[in-house]
Amino acid sequence: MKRVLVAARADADAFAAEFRVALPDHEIITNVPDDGLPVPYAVVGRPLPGLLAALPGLELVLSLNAGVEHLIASGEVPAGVPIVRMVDPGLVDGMVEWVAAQVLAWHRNLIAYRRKQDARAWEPAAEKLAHERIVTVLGAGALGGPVAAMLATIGFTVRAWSRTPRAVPGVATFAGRETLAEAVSGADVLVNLLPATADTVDLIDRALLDRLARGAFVVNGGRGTAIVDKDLIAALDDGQLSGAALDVFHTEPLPADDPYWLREDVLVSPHVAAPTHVSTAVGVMADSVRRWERSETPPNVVDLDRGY
Ligand code: NDP
Ligand code: OXD
Repeated sequence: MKRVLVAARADADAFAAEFRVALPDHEIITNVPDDGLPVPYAVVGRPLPGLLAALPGLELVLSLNAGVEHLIASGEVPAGVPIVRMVDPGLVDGMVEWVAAQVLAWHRNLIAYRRKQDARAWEPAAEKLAHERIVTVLGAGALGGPVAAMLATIGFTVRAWSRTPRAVPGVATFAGRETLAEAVSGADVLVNLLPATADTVDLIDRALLDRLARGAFVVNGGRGTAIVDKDLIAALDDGQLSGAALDVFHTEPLPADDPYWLREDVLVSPHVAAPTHVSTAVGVMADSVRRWERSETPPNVVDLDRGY
């Protein structure tokens, strides 16, 4: 029986139990064995240092995360062993819900009204229709695509930006760095769903924020590395931005002394926009194993040169 190691996650036992159902002809283990026998499949989140290198006969790394920058940066995935990143319906639904919640809360002034409630201030704001708001989504992949499509379905005027041309129903799409300024120009909401790569680091800086409509709202569900924090804070301070919803940060957990914690105009969530659920993720990973054993390339293999 080929072995699947489910490693380095608090809920490894729950994942292992589901794997035993999905792959009954495999041996599912949660600890690195010391018998020297091959472990062809490793299911990992953030693996313990040295874990992957210690596995004899490793063939495939199944990432519990969509973002794999930590796996690539660790240098611990043996050369030639593909990484399959997590793309599953639960992750998509989670991100669609989280982004829609943030955008709607800002669009319908819920955050501003909650503040006014403290002062018992009955002060209606100018309520706009969704189509009067431009939302630009950076990233039009497994998550950005459905997010942009859902925002368009709600009625927003949506643009999506990617590296290569993508089609998203009801959405104006832009591809390549040369179109970035146009994609974000005049946007009321900027949603980041880009992976952390050398090309996306510090992308959201003062120059980009200044291209948005005055009083815009920034939503970051991608990675903290995309944002120049001091520029975001300065833009909040001077009114170029009216708020931000941030789920991901340069340092996680967000340090207790980080200025984001104290800001009324920033919604901090603890990297929970789209968690990986056992119920939806194991089937996808089991399918990758099956395909691999039929000598097929599983979907969503990471391109190490691109970094995602
Ligand atoms: P995908 O790889 O499916 O999509 C990434 C998108 O970003 C693609 O459209 C890609 O373009 C685009 N992109 C990448 N680099 C560039 C670039 N240099 N310029 C322009 N566009 C670029 O990833 P997912 O949608 O599955 O996930 C996106 C990210 O979301 C993950 O990498 C992870 O960091 C984050 N995430 C956060 C979670 C959370 O809970 N906060 C949960 C899950 C993921 P192209 O289409 O041309 O390839
Ligand atoms: C992911 C994440 O990349 O949870 O899957 O951030």
